[in-house]
Formats: sequence, structure tokens, C-alpha cells
Amino acid sequence: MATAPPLVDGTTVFSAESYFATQPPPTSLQLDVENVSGFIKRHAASGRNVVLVTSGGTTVPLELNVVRFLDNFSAGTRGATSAEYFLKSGYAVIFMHRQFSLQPFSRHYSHSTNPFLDFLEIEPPTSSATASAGAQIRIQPESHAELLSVLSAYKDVHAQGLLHTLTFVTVNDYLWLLRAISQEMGVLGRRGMYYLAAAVSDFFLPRQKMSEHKIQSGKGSLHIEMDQVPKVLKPMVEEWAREGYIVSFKLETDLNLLIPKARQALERYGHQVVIGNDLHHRKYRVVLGKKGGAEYTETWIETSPTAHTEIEEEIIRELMWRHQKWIEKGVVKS
Ligand code: 9Z3
Repeated sequence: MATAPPLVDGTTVFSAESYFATQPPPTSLQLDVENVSGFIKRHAASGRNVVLVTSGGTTVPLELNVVRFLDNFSAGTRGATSAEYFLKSGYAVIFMHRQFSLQPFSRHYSHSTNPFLDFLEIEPPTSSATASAGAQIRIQPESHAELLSVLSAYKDVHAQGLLHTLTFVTVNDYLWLLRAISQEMGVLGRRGMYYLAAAVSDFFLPRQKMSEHKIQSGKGSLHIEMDQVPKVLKPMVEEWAREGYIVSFKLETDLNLLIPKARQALERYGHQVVIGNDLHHRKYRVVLGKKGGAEYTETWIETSPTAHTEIEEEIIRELMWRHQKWIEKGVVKS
């Protein structure tokens, strides 16, 4: 039976439990879980570390027959770039991303910033062949080395079966998938890492409050009261991924709030690392906060906009090292 969430001042307060009891799972969930389960078991058996990378923004539909939805800015750059560095470092990666957001490897040739077709040239046919039959496509010589390197890494990762990709669109898809995958990853014990870079909506419209059909404009202005998305980091730490190494992200636009909010998240949820970033400098500056007992420590990582390095390379290097220590600490020495 679905438990109705309690009401506070007329608005609904969803716990993770009441959320999952009242909001329906996406239709693809069972199949997605079956597919990812084989991937996890294979890598658990081989003793390889596995990371779940979440990436991109979530939508909040306003109607059941959805015409309109709320969305956010995230393109999935952080997640896609980080996934590549995890793969480079020997991790198997479950890449759970917003449909059509950036993906590892293909991100280098994103349609908006670096269109793939611009790297190709048409070589005219040599002699008597008709133009279309005889024309050849070739890569621009100056783009060849980079493309070869990206393509080789991509092919290698797929040949070794190291990357498993799943998609979400709505915040509801995201929450159901996150719970199911975290639970499946339990077999990895401490070898499982959770790198939660997706930009998840804080508010949503429960199914029970949604209009079935397109909201009509005839009534003038639109008033919608949204409920808070439950804080799922808590059950994730305490129930779904108890042995996992959990890294969450905190995004703010006001720098003065970043550190206090990051600390608050660590205190509230008790996970391993929170990475703070502010919207405008997120590509060049992040802070890794962690708690050890009562002590809070922070490590800043910075690159410059002109440097030819990606900040995710540094982040992953630091996390890998910390994750390794976490794994070793959990091994019972005989
Ligand atoms: C992040 O903070 C990511 O670093 C970004 C990356 C979304 C800023 P892009 O996709 O951006 O590269 O364009 N992600 C987490 C944001 C978030 O929703 N955090 C929640 C919060 O701040 C907590 S889990 O409350």
C-alpha cells in the first residue's frame, strides 16, 4: 500500500520511502537493471573497481501527457569528462546520463562546439567515375592525430566491455535508476564508487498533482506549487550503498554559501567526499571536502582557463588515490 506523505503547512514532505511508494517507476527500469546487473557481476568477479557516474540535468514534467517541463543548465561536461578519466585509470564505468547530454569520447566532437563534419574533407573522384560514386571522404590532416587518439581509446574501452551507458530524462527516472543501480552495486563492496555529478532538481510535481492534459492558457497566469525532492543521499549512505565510496557534488552561485553548504551535506549524510563548485568557475576551480571524525578538511583544485588540462583529470587522480585507501582500510588482514 502506498503511504501518503505527511503535510506540513499544506505542502507535502516526501521522504525517500514515501516518494518511492507513491511515484511510479519508469517503464524501462526492469530491463535497465537486468542489463546493468550482468555488467556489475562480471566486474565484481574480476576484482576491478567500478564507478557509477551520474551526469547531466533532470527535467520536471508539468503534465502527464508532457508538453512542458522545467530543466536546468547542465550539459553533462563534468560527468562525460570524468567518465573518460575513470576509464583511463582502469575503472569500469556505469555512465548514467541525461538523454542527449554529452558522453565520453563523442564529447570531443559535440555538434555545437566542434562539429564532426568540419573535420572531414571530400576528395573529388579521380578520372571517369561519376562524382558521387568516386568521391572519397578523408580526415583533415591536422585533425588526424587527435581523432585517432580519441577513436582508439573509445574502441579499446568497448572491446574490453568497460563502459555501460544508461539514460534518464526526468527527476523521477533518475531517482528510481539511482536506487536500483546502487543496490545492484552492493556486490562490489568497497570497490564501488558513486560519483554523483548530475544536476538534480530540488523540486518536482508529484504525479497526483499533475494535470493529465496540456495546461490551458485561457486562465491567465500559471501558479504551480512544487514539492521538495527527497534527499536520497541519506538512504544511499545508510541502506543502498553502505560500503560504497560516495562522492556528491554541491553547486552554488553564491560563493559565500559553497563551503557552509558542502560541510552541511557531509554532516547530514555522512558520506566520504563532497565536491563544491560554483556555477561560473566550475570548469577551473573545485573544492573537495571530507570529514574524518569531528575534523573537516578541504582540498582546492584549480586550473586556468588557458591551460590545456581538464580539471576532471586532477579530480579523478585525487579520488582514485582516496578510494584505494578506503578499499585497503576495509580489507581484513589475516
Ligand atoms: C555539479 O555540481 C556539477 O559539477 C555540475 C556540472 C552540474 C555543475 P556541467 O554538466 O555542470 O559540466 O555543465 N553537480 C551536482 C549539482 C547538484 O544537483 N547537487 C545537489 C545540490 O547542490 C546535491 S546532490 O544540492
